[in-house]
Amino acid sequence: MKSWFILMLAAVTCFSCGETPQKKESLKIGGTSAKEVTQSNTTVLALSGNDAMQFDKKTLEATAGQPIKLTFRHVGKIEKRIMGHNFVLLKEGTNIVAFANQAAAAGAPTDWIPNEGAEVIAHTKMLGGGQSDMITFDAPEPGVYDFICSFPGHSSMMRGQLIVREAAQ
Ligand SMILES: [Cu+2]
Repeated sequence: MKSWFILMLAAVTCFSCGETPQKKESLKIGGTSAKEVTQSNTTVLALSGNDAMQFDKKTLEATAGQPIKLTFRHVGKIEKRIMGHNFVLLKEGTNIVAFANQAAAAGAPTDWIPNEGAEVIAHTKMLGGGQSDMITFDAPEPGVYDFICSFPGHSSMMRGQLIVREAAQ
């Protein structure tokens, strides 16, 4: 019984000490200048929306506190006022349906972002077919954040989640 327990303990210890990301990170820092390290920390994300009212991804991943460079592309052909798409990352706890209703009411003059963006972490412009937009922002605290397209009627289909993981120590 005792030896079984020691084996368990050894396995757990081994698991926690054998983190390879940590090793990779220190190697990277050793070989580059501080500026390059900052840039290599950037998470590059790509997302698209189409004329069938679909995002091409349901989940995106990032690391807390690190910069995100997100390119959003409308790969369809239909113009903005009929099939507009954007990427709107919502703060934790935001009710998607309530937000979408407010966005619809706020309308085109606000680029479909209600309350001057109070519930929004980051968002792109509203795009028509063939257009793209790139935004940069810092990943928030670890957690799961909803993203939607805030064009009227789209958020029921066009929604996904950004999973933010804790940065490796
Ligand atoms: Cu849309």
